Amino acid sequence: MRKLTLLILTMVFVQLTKAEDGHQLWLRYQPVNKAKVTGPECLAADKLRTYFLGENATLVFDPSMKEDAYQIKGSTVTAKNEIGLLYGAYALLRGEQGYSAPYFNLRILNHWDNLDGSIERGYAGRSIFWDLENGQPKAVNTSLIEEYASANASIGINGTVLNNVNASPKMLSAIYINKVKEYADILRPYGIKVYLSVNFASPMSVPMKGINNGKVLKTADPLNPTVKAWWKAKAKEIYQLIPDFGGFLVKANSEGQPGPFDYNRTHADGANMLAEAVAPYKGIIMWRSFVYGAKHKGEDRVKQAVSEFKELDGKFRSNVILQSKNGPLDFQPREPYAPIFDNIRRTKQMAELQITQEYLGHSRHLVYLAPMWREFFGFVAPERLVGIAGVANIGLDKNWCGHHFAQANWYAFGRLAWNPMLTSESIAKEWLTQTFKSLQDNLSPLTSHLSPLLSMMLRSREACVDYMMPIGLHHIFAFDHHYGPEPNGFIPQYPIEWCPVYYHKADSLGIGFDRTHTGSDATAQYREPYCSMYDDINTCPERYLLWFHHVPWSHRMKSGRMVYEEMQFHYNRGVEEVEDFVRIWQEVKPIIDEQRWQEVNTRMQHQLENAREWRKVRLDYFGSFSK
Ligand code: GCW
Repeated sequence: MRKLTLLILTMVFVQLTKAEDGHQLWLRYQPVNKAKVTGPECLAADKLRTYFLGENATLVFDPSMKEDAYQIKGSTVTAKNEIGLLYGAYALLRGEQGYSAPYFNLRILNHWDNLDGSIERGYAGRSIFWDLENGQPKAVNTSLIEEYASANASIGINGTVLNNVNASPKMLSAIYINKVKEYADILRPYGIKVYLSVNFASPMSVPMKGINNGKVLKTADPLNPTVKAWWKAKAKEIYQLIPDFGGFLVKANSEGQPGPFDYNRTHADGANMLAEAVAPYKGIIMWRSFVYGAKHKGEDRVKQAVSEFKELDGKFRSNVILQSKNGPLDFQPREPYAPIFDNIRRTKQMAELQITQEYLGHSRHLVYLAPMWREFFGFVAPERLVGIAGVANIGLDKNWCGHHFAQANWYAFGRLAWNPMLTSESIAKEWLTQTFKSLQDNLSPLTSHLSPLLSMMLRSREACVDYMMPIGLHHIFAFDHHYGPEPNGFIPQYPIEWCPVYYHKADSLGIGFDRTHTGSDATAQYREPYCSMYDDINTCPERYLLWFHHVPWSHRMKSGRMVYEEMQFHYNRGVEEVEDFVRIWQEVKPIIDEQRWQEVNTRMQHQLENAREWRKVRLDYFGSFSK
């Protein structure tokens, strides 16, 4: 017994004293190199041989199995192909048994990385893919990209869009396509396909051999034969280098991006033209529905996607997928689901989730996002979707994601894309025990620390909603960077949809956005029962109250409190929750390695300060109306 205790203590000590910067993510296997692996020579065999703690492991092909699925029995992994075996190997390493198959075929990260190395809404350093060195694209960092690939493969992610949806046309020039090929070659063995975001007007700035005498075009009109020929030639050029290239992601006619409207054409005209170009190679087009301020300028922003796309349903080619954000506005900490998922019936759809915390405290706040995504699947059944995209939170920071706990969101995204039925709790538990090895079962004296950490993660999203946007208040974030409160935000030169005052509509009489039949009628876009439920102030869930209703200050909440008091209640609760997270973090100090503990602690102090600031700024501001 004494020996065992000593062994445990030594292990803990070794664990705690090792310098720990978080770079290993949840993949903390120590090379043991003792397993004898029987079966096909492949990456899965390498991984098991190096890291598997058992003596023997067996890999078996079974061609009758579903693509990417695996079966684990003891230490035997069976799958259709090498990628399935690799997924199975990672699953075995984390202790899984049994059969598992991915729910979605498309499990894709979207990197909003710019060619100059910056990342739109990135809070973890510069791009791992792009930068300029003496005016040229930087050299590929092979070992880093391999690490990135294995982290993704370990959670089943099978695609990555390498550049920002606000896409530079340069992305499609030969020099960059050659880089994309280098990335594709590194990612391929891990089952990850590359995709690119494209600028719809690319033919107007990138010349193409054999088209228009090698001169750039004067138009990007999707019905123009030369434009079509340009895209076909471009697709051919890409597929010659990258035969398994995934396809294009497109943001068109939104926030200033070019698109088919520029030529009086429809989204379908634009998407289908591109779809035709990649169809011979089985490529896909992911066309985003995040549009506002173009064709339906002036209409309530949350309605515009449905207004623009509904009539086009059924007009898209079969290799076009409409990609929509989970909420109708823009990645707020809580939104009702986006009704476009109800209105589109004959076009394939994907959901776009945001892993990077644009409106959720960047990588300073600890906010575990799985509960938010699970909430979404409660309204939009996974069977309505063919895939899931996640806007990545990855950068060159040593720990990849800025905040150590932000790694959990990358992890959770992959796990939910694999199986949207997994619970937030089971995912958090998996992540915690792999990421902080001292929480694992074999060190049982310490497992009691697992539950406070779990509880902190599971409560963190609701806490954020409480201190940022209680009872459905939305988009009252500071201009441009979206970090911090700016409830009085109004800049006359800006589109009104960027101004916080447009969303809360507070005055001396009341507060909230009337989206019922007496207002913008956004509720009419929802299927029943939600349409009636949200429209009626008596049945609208209070978490969405000010999203759908403009209410007098005297409105009584279910708690008996009036609106302003209810806001006070939520702001206070949000702050108290963060105070409790700080306490929990102090409590687990003995079992967390020094560097990660300190780094998280510093960020938590910030989070607490910010939560208090949100409360003060908002209560002062809204209090001046409510009296
Ligand atoms: O959330 C908004 C962001 C923009 C982003 C845009 C989009 C990439 O503030 O930075 O641009 O959405 O999703 O297209």
